[in-house]
Amino acid sequence: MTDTSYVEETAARAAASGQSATARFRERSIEGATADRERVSRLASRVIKAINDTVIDERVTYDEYNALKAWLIKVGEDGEWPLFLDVWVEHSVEEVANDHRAGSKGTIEGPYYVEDAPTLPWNGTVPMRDDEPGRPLLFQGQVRSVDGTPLPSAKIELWHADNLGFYSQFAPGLPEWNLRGTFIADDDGRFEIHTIEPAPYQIPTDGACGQLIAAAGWHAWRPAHLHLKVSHEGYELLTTQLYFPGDPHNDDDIAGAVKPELILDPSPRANGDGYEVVYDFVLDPQ
Ligand code: MBD
Ligand code: FE
Repeated sequence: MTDTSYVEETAARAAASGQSATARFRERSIEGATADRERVSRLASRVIKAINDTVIDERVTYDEYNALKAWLIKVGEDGEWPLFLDVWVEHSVEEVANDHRAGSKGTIEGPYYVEDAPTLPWNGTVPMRDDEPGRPLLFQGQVRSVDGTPLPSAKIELWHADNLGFYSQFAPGLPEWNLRGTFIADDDGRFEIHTIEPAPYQIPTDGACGQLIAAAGWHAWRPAHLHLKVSHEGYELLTTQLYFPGDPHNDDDIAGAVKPELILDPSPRANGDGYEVVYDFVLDPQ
């Protein structure tokens, strides 16, 4: 691949990902809160007041106001509302939603989850291309209740970017379920999942979110991460992500979704074939 074709391909993939994330969110028809009038009024008033306070405090000009209007219109046109919200807002929603949990830490879901990935056994290999680039990673552990009881047949959904930082179904040219799988733990709640190490991820730079990042002089990086949903009947669904030690963006994730408990401790495999890591999940009863 020449340099130009790589750049073009990257741009095309980035442009496609916002529209796909918006379409996916609509398809999933996730239920929002029921419209309690007082709650809507209270929340909307606070957000509007926060904006007005900023305008007054910062003496925002008409040029700046019009730039904001144009930018907000573009966020919608680019299909980047899921991206914008999941990068800059979801972490605080997650913090509130999960602060009662005694079990494993969760973190944000992000815009690229897809339901019903192919089901695989407790020791399966995530769907990948024959020549999938990246170091092999053996990800193993056990799912337990907070009281220590193993949770047989717990469900572990795993999805992550490839070695170039692209997610299947949100970037063209990847097999439908590439690096997405649903694993069913064994009778003792154990799993041994074979995958590859994902690359650090740069959020699309060619859309409205990228425009903001460039205009503000921020960076667009998330550290390399695995996304997971771990579930078992009678327990709260755990949505989380796991990170790799030494990633330069563990300390300044653009999405603010790294927690110390979520950094893995992988080691080279004895057979010389990539890395292995053990990580157990602890679920809170419902
Ligand atoms: C991602 O891969 C992601 O996990 C988040 C939270 C936002 C954008 C891209
Ligand atoms: Fe991600």
